[in-house]
Amino acid sequence: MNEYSEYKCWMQERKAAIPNTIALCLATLCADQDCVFAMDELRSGLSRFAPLAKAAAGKLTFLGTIAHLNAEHGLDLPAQKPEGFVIRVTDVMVIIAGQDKAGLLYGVHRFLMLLAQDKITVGIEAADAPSVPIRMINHWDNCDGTVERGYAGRSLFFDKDRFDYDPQRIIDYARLLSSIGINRLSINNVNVRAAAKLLITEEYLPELAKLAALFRPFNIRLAISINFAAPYLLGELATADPLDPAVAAWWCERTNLIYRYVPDLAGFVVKADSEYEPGPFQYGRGHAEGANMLAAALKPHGGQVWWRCFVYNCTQDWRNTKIDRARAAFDHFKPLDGQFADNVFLQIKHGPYDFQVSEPVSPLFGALSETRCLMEVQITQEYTGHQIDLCFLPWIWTKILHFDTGYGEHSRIEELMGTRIQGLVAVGNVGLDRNWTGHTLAQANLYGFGRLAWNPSLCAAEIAEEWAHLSFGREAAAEIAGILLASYPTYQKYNAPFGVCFMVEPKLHYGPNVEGYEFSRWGTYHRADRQAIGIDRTECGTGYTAQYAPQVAAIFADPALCPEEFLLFFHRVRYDFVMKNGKTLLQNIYDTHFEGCDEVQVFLKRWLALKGSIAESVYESVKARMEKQLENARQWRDVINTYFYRHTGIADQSGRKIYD
Ligand code: GCW
Repeated sequence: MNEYSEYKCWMQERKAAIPNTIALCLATLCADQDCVFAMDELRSGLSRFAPLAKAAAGKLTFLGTIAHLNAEHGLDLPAQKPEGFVIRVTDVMVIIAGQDKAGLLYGVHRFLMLLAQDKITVGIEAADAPSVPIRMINHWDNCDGTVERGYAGRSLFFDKDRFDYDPQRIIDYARLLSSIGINRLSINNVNVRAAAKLLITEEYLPELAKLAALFRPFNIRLAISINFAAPYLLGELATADPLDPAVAAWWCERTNLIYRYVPDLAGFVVKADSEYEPGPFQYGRGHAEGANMLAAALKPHGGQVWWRCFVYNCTQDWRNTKIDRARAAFDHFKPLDGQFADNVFLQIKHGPYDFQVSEPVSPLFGALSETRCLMEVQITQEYTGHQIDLCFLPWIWTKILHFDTGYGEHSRIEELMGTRIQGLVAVGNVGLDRNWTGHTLAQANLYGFGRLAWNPSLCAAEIAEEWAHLSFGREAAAEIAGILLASYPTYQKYNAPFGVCFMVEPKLHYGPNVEGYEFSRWGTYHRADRQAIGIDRTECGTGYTAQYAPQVAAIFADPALCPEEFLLFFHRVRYDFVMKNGKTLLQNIYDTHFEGCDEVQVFLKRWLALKGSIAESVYESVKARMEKQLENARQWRDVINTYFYRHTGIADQSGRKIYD
């Protein structure tokens, strides 16, 4: 690789000549109009490689839909699932064929990625298709240009309550997203406040239409987050009651208007009755009634509703040990299974809490049998280090995807993808920072999300190596992938221990604050005292374990079987409880915190050793972040260890320094 550019992410220039055996002749034989855009993408993609003149004597290239190429050119390309493609390279030709227009584009991008990894050879036949139809990014961008939980600069789309963007930057973003298969994008925060309420009015719709037009060729359909109370917030009705015919009619009309501007809008993301956002509860109505009312308005346009299940009591009394926030999504939505219209998708956070560092998979995914849903993850690192600390998230996402819900056959999450689970959605991590993601290595999280949404069977190591190779070239790839792969377990070690959640600085959510959320209204307690810590969520406690299939519940409910990373999530455990390695819980808390911090030091050393083998700019910026991460890890180590030492008075067996 020659020139490295943080801006280009995994689409770096590679000026080495393409081997003659695969040089392309870009006089495509396919006359299909649908090919023009994919053709241009291929052409511009190839310009990142050898000068085209060199390739002129190469092979014939066929680009088109599978049906068209088979019919017109006597080929025998196998049909694929929607959005799928076939890549075939023979002695005399290169074929990139899509099941449909979208598949063709994805085929072109895969071809370019394989080429960049030197994986295109004569004889190759690669066919692939996405596992799920919905692969979506949710932006939490506000119209004033701020980004809720954003760590990579201001919004790509908005500033000062207007649409405000650089069209070229949007096109570059769309290209990055389509190269990893993302096909839906919601542009505004799920907390729809201030000017965002007006996005569905004619003051903003013409601009929304222009933005949608930039994403459209890349097979990305825009979506918007709406405020459930819009009918009265916009001053047009006195109520937003979903069963009031005037409200339903209002949404139909409003939706018709929106679709006049954006005929292929993907739909509405809705955060209702959640953290003070309005919703059907206000009118004594249920969530199915609310969601179905919006679904009816969207239906004639082919639009969908993504109804978030992040519904819980956020005004809890910490003194009350009977309420358990972890139960909330299941308690609210399981009874509604089967009551949702077919264009409603329940959007469920991957865990029962809130994107915490160590939490089990939500029981709702297995338990819903009649309702389509999406799994929501967070690429933006709200609780995982704010894109200051390195934390390679595909590592944890693959574990989530491997989780066996225990309901019926083929019950692992990855097996439910494409059936009950119709998509993966993630809160995005990009902003106006030149490198998109603040921490350059956090680009790997965006990349990994797209790859896993497409193919949930990929493993974390494959993703890390692929990304590192594409971004930094073959030489540095193995070492960078190695650092990435170690980063999540390390973060877990210096963070809150063994499945305790929310030991973070309130509101900010970066850095330790052991009791920051302990006496709050958010339902986020660990209840540490001098003897024990954690919440009993078994039948003897809050009963949360019973939300899982019986055989899964039995594992979580038994402290001897429960995965130790969730021990304190499911159990209240004494500090002298002996863990699998024969040491007490307390000693394990000390050990993991010393180790986690030491491991960050090792990352930094490994990174310093890469000097000279990667571009100086990225070397320096990552180094600066790792130095900050080390400070953060030290702070976590000392705050956590001191807290437990003060509570127990028991010293570290290895005699390491714990402040008192
Ligand atoms: O965890 C919380 C975040 C909020 C966010 C909310 C949600 C958009 O702290 O910032 O609001 O989750 O997912 O709705």
